[in-house]
Amino acid sequence: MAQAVVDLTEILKDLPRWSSAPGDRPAIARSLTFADFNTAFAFMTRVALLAEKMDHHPEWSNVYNRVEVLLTTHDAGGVTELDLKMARFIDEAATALGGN
Ligand code: H2B
Repeated sequence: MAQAVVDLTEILKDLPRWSSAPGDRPAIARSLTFADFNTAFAFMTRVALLAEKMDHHPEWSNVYNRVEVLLTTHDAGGVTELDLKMARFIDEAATALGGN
């Protein structure tokens, strides 16, 4: 079943590290920095495993110790509970790996 799109302003109140992504689609974004590439990639591995389990995938890029993440639900054309779940997991994984 299609996920319901949630109100961006409302969600962002619960996700202080995330912001509304620039561009023409509703999406949330967070930039993360880790100690080094190894830690950044460990973070990405954790998120990738969840993404496969959820069948819900981040749009992201990595340069050395930095990871840029954008979350949106393509099928719904906006941000849904799936993105919220992933954003919370990302926040936890980042903290666990000393990222910010
Ligand atoms: N990821 C995200 N972010 N949005 C989607 O709508 C989505 C996805 N759809 N991963 C999934 C895969 C879909 O393409 C497959 C066929 O289930």
